[in-house]
Amino acid sequence: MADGQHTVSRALLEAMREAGVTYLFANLGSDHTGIVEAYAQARRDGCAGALPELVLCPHEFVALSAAHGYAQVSGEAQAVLVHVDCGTQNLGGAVHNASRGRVPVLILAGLSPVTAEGELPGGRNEFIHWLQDTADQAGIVRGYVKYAHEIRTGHNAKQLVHRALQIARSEPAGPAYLLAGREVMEQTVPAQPGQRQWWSPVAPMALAPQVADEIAAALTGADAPLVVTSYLGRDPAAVAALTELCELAAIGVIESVPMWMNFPGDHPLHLGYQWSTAAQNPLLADADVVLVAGSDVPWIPATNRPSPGARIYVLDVDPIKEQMTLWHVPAARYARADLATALRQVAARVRERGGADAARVAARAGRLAAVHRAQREQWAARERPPGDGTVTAEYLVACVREAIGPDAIVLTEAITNYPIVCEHLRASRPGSLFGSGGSSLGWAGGAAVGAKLAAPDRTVVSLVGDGSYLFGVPASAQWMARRYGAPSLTVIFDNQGWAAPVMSTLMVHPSGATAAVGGGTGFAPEVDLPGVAAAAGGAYAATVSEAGKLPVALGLALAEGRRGRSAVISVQVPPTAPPPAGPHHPDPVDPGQKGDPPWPG
Ligand SMILES: Cc1ncc(C[n+]2csc(CCOP(=O)(O)OP(=O)(O)O)c2C)c(N)n1
Ligand SMILES: [Mg+2]
Repeated sequence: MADGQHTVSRALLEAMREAGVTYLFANLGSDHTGIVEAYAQARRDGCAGALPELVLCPHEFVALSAAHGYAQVSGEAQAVLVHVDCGTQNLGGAVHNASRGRVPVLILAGLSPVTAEGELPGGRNEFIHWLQDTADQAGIVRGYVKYAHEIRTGHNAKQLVHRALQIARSEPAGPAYLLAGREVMEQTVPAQPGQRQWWSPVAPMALAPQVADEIAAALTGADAPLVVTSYLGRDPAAVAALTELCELAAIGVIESVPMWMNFPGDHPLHLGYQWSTAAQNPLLADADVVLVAGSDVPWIPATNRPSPGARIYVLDVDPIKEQMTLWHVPAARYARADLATALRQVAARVRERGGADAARVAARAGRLAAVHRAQREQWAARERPPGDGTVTAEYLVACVREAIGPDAIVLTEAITNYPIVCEHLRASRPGSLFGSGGSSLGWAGGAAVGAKLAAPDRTVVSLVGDGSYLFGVPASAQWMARRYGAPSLTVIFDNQGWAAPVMSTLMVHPSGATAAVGGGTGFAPEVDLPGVAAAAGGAYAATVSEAGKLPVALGLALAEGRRGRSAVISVQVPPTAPPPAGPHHPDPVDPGQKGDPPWPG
């Protein structure tokens, strides 16, 4: 190749590296000849550092989940490389997760070659090139990506990588999808200089001053102001800003469906968590001003909502959820803004207005602290093991909390045990707790690898349901963890099946056949869940069913982690009871009274 020339594949990889991509999570195919060759040339020439590190991912769902976890922990977008339509299909629900979780990532897919008679280098020469020729490959992911574009010529390939990443990283962040045919990827073009400095994401947006003033006035005048948040903790600076505002005016905080650590669990203004509860939250019912700051589901309106007289404000980078077909919160004002910036503005306006009445604020802070304390005492009481040697989910989370300490990164995909994880983990540091942000199960398997690559000095712990563990393609994820030196601890809540679909059924049919005969979603015959990880990734594997043995088992597993080896512990826990019936369902069924788990059948 002439001096000053390089292949488009090399240019794409260089552009990723220039844009801050450290890892390319890749599953390779015949469309990637230019990429494979570019890496080989770089290794041969001793300049592999100019390209992102190639991470082989035996499954694409795990690849995208790893990029997802990396971005959540580091804030940095990574890239994923997939094989034509097949690999794009295999991204599956991970694209939903990245989209709903507002996680920036660049996905690059090859396209089947577009010439077949030898016209161009890279043209069709394998049978699969006809089979993989699809009419609308980008259509597979179009509903989930912010940008989908085919690189039609190599001359501006670098520019398109930067553009895709700029769009992915601008709030609300999300995935971007680029496609390139093999002929384009094999094309030789003049080398272009780096251009990262021209492609920063859109700068954070502030509130209009009158909106900041309006919200500050409402909060200072309120008797029972309340913040509801789900993902404000995506930005640690927003956690600090929320804490400052809440302390200023004694505002309580409820975390609804939290997928991040949004407000310190040990703060006296933290008033608990809510999920798909069918019971009305009295704190939400009592609030006269509610600030929804970063939430897709601040409450479930059919069963749990603020009073009709409450004045509601929605502050968000994505305030009316244009990607959802049905979404409404009856707010007085919806404002699009960067949450850290907006909350600082509101706090400044509260101060400039002379603040809320000091005596009222102090009295309210005292009342809320008492509510906070009572909640924690109730939770602490539930952590005691039952005495018959069995392990409850509450005891399990308490043991994990004590074993891992406050600096660990916890990934939760505990499904029916999501609420218990929140209540008993006591996460209080920004960046210490993550969920996928979406609902496609299996994210934690790959995300743990990405999280560890992003924070090699921190312990990464996944708390997952037995079903979710299997969704995460554990053989692929555990192999990657070993190959790339990214060990983590996985703790499986083994309730022997899928509890959630049965819980959903019981919420709709409390006295139906499922309540009587079970849901048929049990995992019999039993799976050796940790054994999968041992076989594929050499992980330390253990199964625990006795409460007394749990602390030692966790200690051994964490010690393995410090030696660089992943560990998977499966813990037998009882089935989760469905939430109490709401107004539509006056006849609740407590599966606990019916004997065994309601789902085997
Ligand atoms: C990809 C995907 N498939 C199916 C579902 C539907 N689903 C929701 S929860 C659940 C069961 C999860 O099982 P497990 O992780 O064991 O948690 P448990 O319900 O037992 O607490 C299923 C299948 C989903 N959310 N995502
Ligand atoms: Mg389960």
